[in-house]
Amino acid sequence: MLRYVTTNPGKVREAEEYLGDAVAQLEFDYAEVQAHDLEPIAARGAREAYRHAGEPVIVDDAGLFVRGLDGFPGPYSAYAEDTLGVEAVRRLVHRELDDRRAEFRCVLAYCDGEPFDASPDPVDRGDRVAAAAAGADSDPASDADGEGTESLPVKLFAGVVRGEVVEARGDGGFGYDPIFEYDGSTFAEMGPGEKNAISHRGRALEKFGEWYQERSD
Ligand code: ITT
Repeated sequence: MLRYVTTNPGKVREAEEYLGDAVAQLEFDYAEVQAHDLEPIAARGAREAYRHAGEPVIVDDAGLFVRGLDGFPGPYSAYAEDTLGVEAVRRLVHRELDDRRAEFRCVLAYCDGEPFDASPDPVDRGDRVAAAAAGADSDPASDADGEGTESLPVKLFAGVVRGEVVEARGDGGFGYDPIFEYDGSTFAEMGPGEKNAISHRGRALEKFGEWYQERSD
């Protein structure tokens, strides 16, 4: 069984559309390292989650990156939601910026303790720090988590969607969905299928689903 390791059931609902009942949520709050990019956070999280679960895992690190705020809240999106709240983030954007373009990013990281060609290879990114974090060949002597798992291969799958921060509309989804507009609708106004078809997570899940299918065949 593939475990989607997260405290956020909204993520798993979206994943089920791609992975059906091959996936089930495992609620576990892995440590999120501080980083400017989602890739190293997801890669480290997947190794820790695998160590905890002892079976194949996928973790999902996501965030809202506001262009005019140099990407804030980005990797700190969960912290900003918990402390300020989504409406305060929206007000900040509207008060400070005329250009309210933003993007949602999602990085999925898969680990099953088995050897495979780890990222980087066909993922949408060019981040050397992330490549090092995900590398299968990193030096065991530099095992940063002290648990002997630093060299476990991790596969990363990224997805991005560009939109705009708007006044909150809609009751669906979760998190920042009500204030993120894509093509005239907020994510909270879309049904789950509609959101998945264009969302950061949907795009990452589609790539993962193809790769996982091939791996399971
Ligand atoms: P886990 O870490 O346990 O998976 P989380 O909700 O804390 O759950 P993240 O660390 O990835 O997840 O935090 C991402 C933040 O961005 C958090 O505030 C989410 O509510 C928000 N977020 C992520 N994906 C989103 C989406 O598709 N729509 C709206 N908000 C989203």
